[in-house]
Amino acid sequence: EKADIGLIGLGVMGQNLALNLAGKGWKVAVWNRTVPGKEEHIVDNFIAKRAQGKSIVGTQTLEEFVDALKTPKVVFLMVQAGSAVDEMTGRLLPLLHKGDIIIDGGNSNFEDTERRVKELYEKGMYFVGCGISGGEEGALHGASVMPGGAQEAWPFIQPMLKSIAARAEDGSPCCEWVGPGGAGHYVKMVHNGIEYGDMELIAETYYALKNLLALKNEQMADVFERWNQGRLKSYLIEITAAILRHKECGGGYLIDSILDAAGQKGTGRWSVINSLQLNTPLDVIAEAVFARNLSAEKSLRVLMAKHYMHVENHPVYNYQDTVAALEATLYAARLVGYAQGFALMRTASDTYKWNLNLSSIALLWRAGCIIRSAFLNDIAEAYHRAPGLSHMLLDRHFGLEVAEALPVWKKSVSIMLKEGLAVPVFSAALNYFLGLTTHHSQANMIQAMRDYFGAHTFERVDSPRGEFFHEQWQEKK
Ligand code: NBP
Repeated sequence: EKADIGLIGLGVMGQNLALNLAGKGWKVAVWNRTVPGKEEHIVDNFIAKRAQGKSIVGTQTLEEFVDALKTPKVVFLMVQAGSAVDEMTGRLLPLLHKGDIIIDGGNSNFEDTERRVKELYEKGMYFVGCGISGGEEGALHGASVMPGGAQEAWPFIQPMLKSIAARAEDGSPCCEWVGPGGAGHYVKMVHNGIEYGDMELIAETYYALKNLLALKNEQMADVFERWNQGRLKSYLIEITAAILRHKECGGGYLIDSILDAAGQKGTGRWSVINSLQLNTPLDVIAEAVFARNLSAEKSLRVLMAKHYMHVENHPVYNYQDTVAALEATLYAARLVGYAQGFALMRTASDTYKWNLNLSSIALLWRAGCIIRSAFLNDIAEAYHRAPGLSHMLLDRHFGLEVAEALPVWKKSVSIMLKEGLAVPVFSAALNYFLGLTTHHSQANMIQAMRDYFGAHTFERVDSPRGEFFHEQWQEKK
């Protein structure tokens, strides 16, 4: 009997996805390239060990692999994003027929996916760019799955993709069709961007707890654990508590031995680049990317710290008040990060004509993925109540919460800055919110200067929008 689906790329994610699919009753054919000079034969090893006794068949050549599949043939690529996807697609095309389907489950750039969907359409084949979040664990036990591209493929792949998805608390799978073209990979990109913002906000909170309250790791773990019972409940808060408690074998707390220089793979940067192209503010994610960049300049920071010794002895702040203020600050700033991510998806949906369902996207992120959190249910409800909601913070529920947090949010950011703690994302989130809720801003001065030196014209407060004026600034009246 032929296989239901074929999977190429037996790396960390690919192996686990194949096992997940097989565990759900699908027959899976697998193939991995054999790199000359590499001792290990990846396919044989996988079949002999982890896939033993499972409905997984190993194949030695691409021809044998394609031949092992039912029609329409469904090929799941789980290879490195970038040229490897084009290379594999190019090798598969001569072996596939009209109606066959290629799913790219890697972290591909949505513009590449957009192009690949078109290229395959021209050949009568269907390309699906499928964002997958949840890391190795998610791939094996249930991920958040974000497919988009050629919708003709959806009826064939839907049961398979839904079966390997994580289940939300209400039992529904975290997998739904996102939209055409590169929409699936786009939504995954924004997911990763929000993840960057969330992680930096948690890191800044840890930094504030450590510096303002002089808390020990175990005490900070207690705080995060407590917060995880309330409205901040989420996977990232949960693992923060676990990280703070983690001790090395026979040694001290591992967190204290980890170098403060953050790495990145690029999806945060992609979100920011796209937000600039779409003229949409994305300060939280942008500052989170910049914070990682600055952290990576460790030797420069060490040098600068010697020159500018601005960090003095802090007073130790009141525990109860500070912990409560930081909880509210983290919650409000986090809301801003999500609100910006959703605002970007709204703009992208209009610009690229994707017709994204923002409520359904929030539901996809409730389980399986790295940013899974309790309040995604609230976001889903907000966009369900008002699908045309122009900004998440216009929702009544979030509006009340942010308004309540605002006084402590402002106070705690100013305390952190006063004590010399660099908290770029806390500050950026607050600045965005203050700007967003300002009726009379300073941009009249920008327009005046633009018109003064460049005759770029301006609109007037006493004339309708869209009517532009120019002033002869330097003529004597
Ligand atoms: P790995 O590095 O573990 O595996 C990459 C796979 O791609 C290997 O099977 C490798 O073959 C294959 N490959 C490469 Br590299 N170049 C190839 C080429 N030119 N032609 C054919 N195959 C090629 O990566 P991974 O962590 O499994 O990630 C795979 C994709 O999933 C990436 O796009 C990643 O961004 C994405 N992703 C990863 C995670 C995660 O948590 N790790 C989560 C979500 C998404 P080889 O064995 O011969 O080198």
